[in-house]
Amino acid sequence: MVPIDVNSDGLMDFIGSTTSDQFVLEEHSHDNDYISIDQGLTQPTLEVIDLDHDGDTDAVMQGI
Ligand SMILES: [Ca+2]
Ligand SMILES: [Ca+2]
Repeated sequence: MVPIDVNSDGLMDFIGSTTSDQFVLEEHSHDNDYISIDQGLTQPTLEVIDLDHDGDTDAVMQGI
């Protein structure tokens, strides 16, 4: 999992992937939200990089 503050609320969130799913784990003060991004990819690749250099980190995924 890659730590990243997805929604810029000051609480660190996580982007991760399993063998069949990519997800965002959004941290809140009281609990976490599991947000599934995509499912059904057998070989997911996850990169977290600021693609357009706007200061916001972007997530790139590739499926085969
Ligand atoms: Ca956050
Ligand atoms: Ca960006």
